Amino acid sequence: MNPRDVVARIIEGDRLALARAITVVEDGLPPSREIIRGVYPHTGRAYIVGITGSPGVGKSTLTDWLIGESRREGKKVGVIAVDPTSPFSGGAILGDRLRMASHALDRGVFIRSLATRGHLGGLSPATGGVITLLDAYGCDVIFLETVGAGQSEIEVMKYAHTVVVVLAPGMGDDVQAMKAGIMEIGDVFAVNKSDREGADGTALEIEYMLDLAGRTGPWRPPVVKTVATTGRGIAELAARIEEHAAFVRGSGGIERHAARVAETEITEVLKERVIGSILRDSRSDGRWHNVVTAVAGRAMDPYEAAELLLGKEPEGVERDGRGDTR
Ligand SMILES: Nc1nc2c(ncn2[C@@H]2O[C@H](COP(=O)(O)OP(=O)(O)O)[C@@H](O)[C@H]2O)c(=O)[nH]1
Ligand SMILES: [Mg+2]
Repeated sequence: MNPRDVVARIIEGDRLALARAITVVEDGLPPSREIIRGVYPHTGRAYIVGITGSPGVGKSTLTDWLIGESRREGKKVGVIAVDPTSPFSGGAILGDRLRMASHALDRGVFIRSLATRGHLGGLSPATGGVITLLDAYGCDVIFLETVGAGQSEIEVMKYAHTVVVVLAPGMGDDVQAMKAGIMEIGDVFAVNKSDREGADGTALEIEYMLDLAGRTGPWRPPVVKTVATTGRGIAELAARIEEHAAFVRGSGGIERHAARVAETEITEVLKERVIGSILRDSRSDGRWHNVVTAVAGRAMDPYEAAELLLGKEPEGVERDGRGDTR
């Protein structure tokens, strides 16, 4: 597969080329660099909507409706479902596909599940790469579904222009999720499963948490009650997302977001290039083992070890030279 052909085909809207390129980028295979380079000038158009929340709150079912709303407006839609479950079970991935099955035959919708396989570079660069590909493919909107479980999933939400946090009444881990930084990143809150008891209470709790978190600036995140199984509240949720998108567009948010994503992407590449190469080299020639042994035995401190691996003079000498003020 010639990377230049792949790039041209993706830009023309070829699904098979896109699917192949995603696999290449997700696995960090060699042609990914050339593919990303080729498509990059054709990107930056897609609007990214993050959908995050605990497992089982109804994110995929909600996303299915939101896809429908976007399709009604004639938008081309991409969906990335990031799933941290074991690649061996595959259960949740299958679940996501089933939940979004109503769009399986729609050529205007491209759905892809990403497993967090622990490949070199981790969750964030793979997600960033797949977003870039879907963007080049011509998606107007990309829904990015992640389980809001850990720091790396919250990190992934940096790629979203609008973050929808989904909660459900009577879920014990909701308060936990709020503590994990979700109150800070949410732009729109959905209390899904509002057919169940306690939805009003959960909505009030969210409003209270938003007050506590000081979310009273020019955009106060709205709280919408939804029932994803029937579609109740979906129109309002879609409207709130659209309002936030208008707010982002009207307040320089697109440019700020682009700069933030650029920083993340460059940092990720630097990490991979610099840290990755130092780790690989020092592991293969034994220096890694030596400094680990030295630091563990307190013959060296971690700063000295890092400086040694970076090929720098340890800073300690100079520091001592400046005199001890104690
Ligand atoms: N009662 C009820 N069940 C729902 C609702 N939304 C989703 N579900 C069900 O909750 C389960 C998990 O939904 P799913 O969309 O896969 O959740 P996800 O893990 O957050 O993506 C499925 O069995 C859905 O049918 C809702 O609003 N009310
Ligand atoms: Mg799901």
